[in-house]
Amino acid sequence: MSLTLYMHPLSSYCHKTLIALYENATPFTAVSVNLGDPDERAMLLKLWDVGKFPVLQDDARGEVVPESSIIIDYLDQHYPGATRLIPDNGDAARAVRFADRFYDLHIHNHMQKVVGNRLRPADAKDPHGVEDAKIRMRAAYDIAERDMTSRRWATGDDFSMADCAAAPALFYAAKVLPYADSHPHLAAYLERLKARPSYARVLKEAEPYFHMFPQEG
Ligand SMILES: N[C@@H](CCC(=O)N[C@@H](CS)C(=O)NCC(=O)O)C(=O)O
Repeated sequence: MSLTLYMHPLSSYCHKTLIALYENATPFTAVSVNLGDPDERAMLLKLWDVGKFPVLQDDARGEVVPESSIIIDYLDQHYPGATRLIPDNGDAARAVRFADRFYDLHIHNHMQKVVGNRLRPADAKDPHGVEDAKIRMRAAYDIAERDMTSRRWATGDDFSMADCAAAPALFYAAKVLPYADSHPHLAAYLERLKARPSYARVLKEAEPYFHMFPQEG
């Protein structure tokens, strides 16, 4: 087995890459990294100086690949399976990359900001940053709601990298800024994602760690 994924079972961006790996039953070894442990943090930093996971190591090809979208692109290119994560067609591929960027940049990263604020000490909270993040998330919800009135998956009929991105973004966003009542098509899309076997497996494996998810306050 040449692939190793450095990850954490609760990490939303790691969930994104796990979905891609499970979609195609790609063999890999998962290495859980505790960033609170100096040795484990140093190991991750040695692989990717930014110090964020996921990072994929491919011993067969001598590659270290950081960044969830780039990992999925790499898997699609070098370890393809039944689910094409990025289509060959130029316009369809661009639509997938665009939707992937949309969910990462306009929902996922803002959700992280809100969650990150919960972990800050009481005297270092950032209420303005959180309010700004929530305003931007609401705007993105409106766009996604409009798109998902007519789509099964993020870009249409086919499951793709964009759905790998949407799943953890929408799952955790629902916890920090619920949208089930205001954006029913988006909420229904999340339910379809949760029912997809690849993501259902990710969620089941993460279940024992959900108590570590920081609550408001
Ligand atoms: N753009 C990166 C984001 C990765 C990211 O934010 N990872 C988080 C976990 S979900 C992380 O490593 N956090 C630890 C830290 O920032 O120290 C990607 O798509 O992989």
